[in-house]
Amino acid sequence: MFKLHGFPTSNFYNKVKIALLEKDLPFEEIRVAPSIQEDFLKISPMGRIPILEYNGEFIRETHVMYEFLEEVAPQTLRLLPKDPMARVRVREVSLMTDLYLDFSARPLFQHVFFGADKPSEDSIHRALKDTMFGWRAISNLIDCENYAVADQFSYADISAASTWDIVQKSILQMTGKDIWDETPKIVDYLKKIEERPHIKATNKAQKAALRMAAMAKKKI
Ligand SMILES: N[C@@H](CCC(=O)N[C@@H](CS)C(=O)NCC(=O)O)C(=O)O
Repeated sequence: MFKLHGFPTSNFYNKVKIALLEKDLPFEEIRVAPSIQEDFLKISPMGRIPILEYNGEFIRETHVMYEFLEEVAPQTLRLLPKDPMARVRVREVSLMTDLYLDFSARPLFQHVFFGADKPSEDSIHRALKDTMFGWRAISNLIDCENYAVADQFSYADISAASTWDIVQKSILQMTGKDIWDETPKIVDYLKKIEERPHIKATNKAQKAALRMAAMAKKKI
């Protein structure tokens, strides 16, 4: 039995939640926020979410979780293709999404989604520049006719569905630049992939959690 610790506002949490749902693996959601309290650091040494618990053991880092789910549940929907080169592409797109899209645009997230103070013009400019550079790199690796990579649903699609949208929205809101302008087929691809029932439900839960977080912030 799996337990997923974290919070549904988090795209990292949602990646793993979608993977568990797509693989039809039973799990319990345990609501915790990131923290640097000593007790929390015992299960999450970087103080981050999500953490995946399996038979009392804790697993950190979403890419490790992706690999683990594939290893312990090979009989369920495969989220890594059989072909080794296709697997490489899936891993590249998933990892580069975190390193070069999420990481580049993340300085804007607190303001865009949680109403924190506006970042400096310098930070906004850097976020735009780095995100565009990252997106150009990723867009050279993807196909996105039906799926991000190869001809099957994979972790690359899960990473895309949980992260690309929030990056594009943040950059658009803060700079007026639509990163999809240079790759218009992404709009249709995302629309299609986000129609998958588990992705739709997870995104809906994220939106509700973000609304709650924004309301709580206003009350302070
Ligand atoms: N590399 C980590 C990133 C996880 C991550 O950054 N999670 C965010 C929530 S979306 C977090 O816990 N942030 C708290 C912090 O940065 O202190 C993974 O893939 O699991």
